[in-house]
Amino acid sequence: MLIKLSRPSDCKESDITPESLYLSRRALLGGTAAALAVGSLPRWAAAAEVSQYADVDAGAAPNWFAEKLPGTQWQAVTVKGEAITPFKDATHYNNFYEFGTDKGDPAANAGALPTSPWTVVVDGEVGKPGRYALEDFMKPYQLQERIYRLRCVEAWSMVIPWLGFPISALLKQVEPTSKARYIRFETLQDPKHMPGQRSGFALIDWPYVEGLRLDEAMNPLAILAVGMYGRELPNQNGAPLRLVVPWKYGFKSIKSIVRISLVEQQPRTTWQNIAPEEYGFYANVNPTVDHPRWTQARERRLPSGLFSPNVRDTQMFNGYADEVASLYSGLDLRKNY
Ligand SMILES: Nc1nc2c(c(=O)[nH]1)N[C@H]1C(S)=C(S)[C@@H](COP(=O)(O)O)O[C@H]1N2
Ligand SMILES: [Mo]
Repeated sequence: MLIKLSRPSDCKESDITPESLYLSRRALLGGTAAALAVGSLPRWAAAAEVSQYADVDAGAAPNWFAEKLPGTQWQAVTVKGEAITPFKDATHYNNFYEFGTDKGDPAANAGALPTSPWTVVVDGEVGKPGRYALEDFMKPYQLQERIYRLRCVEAWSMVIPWLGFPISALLKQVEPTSKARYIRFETLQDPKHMPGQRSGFALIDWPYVEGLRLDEAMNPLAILAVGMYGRELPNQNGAPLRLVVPWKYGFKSIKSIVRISLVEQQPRTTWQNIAPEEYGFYANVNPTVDHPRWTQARERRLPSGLFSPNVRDTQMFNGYADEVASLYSGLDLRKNY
């Protein structure tokens, strides 16, 4: 699938350098790309290069998805010189407990989940509540590509190119009332297709729930994603609609969303319910606040193996401090983990 690359001069962010794009691409292509900066290539050539996200399984995107791709732009390449995680790793090392607790379970079990048709409900403290077929829900939005680090609370990380749109654009559409202070997200409940919900993995009180403060949701880095690696989301990554908040631990990035509610009170979230002393509402990536059972100072960047564990230092707010630190001024991050 082709993705249009904007010229470097189109980029708003000063840290979107052609070099960073090139480094990611080259790593992705296994070093076979010619030694040319993307910025010096004609548009078609750059696009052709991007279409070669190596070893991406062809999807079966619905029509509405394909129609949104030509408008895709590189807007926030926030990862400098870090290789994009191979598609195979990003789609076969997953957490999605609805499909089992082993890292390989989602890839093995999620394929059978019907993701089209899909209904999304928007309710609560909004001027314009609604119940939408996904393609109608998506009508107002253009897709953007965002290459973000994803840091799991379990101390592994990846770099993933998402396709999505800012939550702020959704909020503009649905018009939160003056009472709305938080946004709450809920995953599908479907025991027939989600073996983890059937087996009564007793820890989790389904459905999986997550939430953000409204100002966090308004931050331009927070997106709702419908695709990755230039295609629609594979089921194990949360098809057809998931949250991506790159400065927070991965468990905040809830998958397969069916309900989005604007609420007054801070929502009680899934991992908070399970172990409130280990997983907080904020869950901001923070190398100086350890998990009670392990350090958060370092992480394993996938692919990671016995002989090349690929361990690196964890960055404050997962490397996005410039963009998000101001959201938490005055907040004790040790207490509000
Ligand atoms: N509904 C739901 N969403 C979820 C999870 C889950 O178990 N169920 N796991 C979370 C965790 S712990 C992580 S690290 C990320 C993993 O996303 P990925 O598999 O696409 O890398 O999804 C998050 N979203
Ligand atoms: Mo996670």
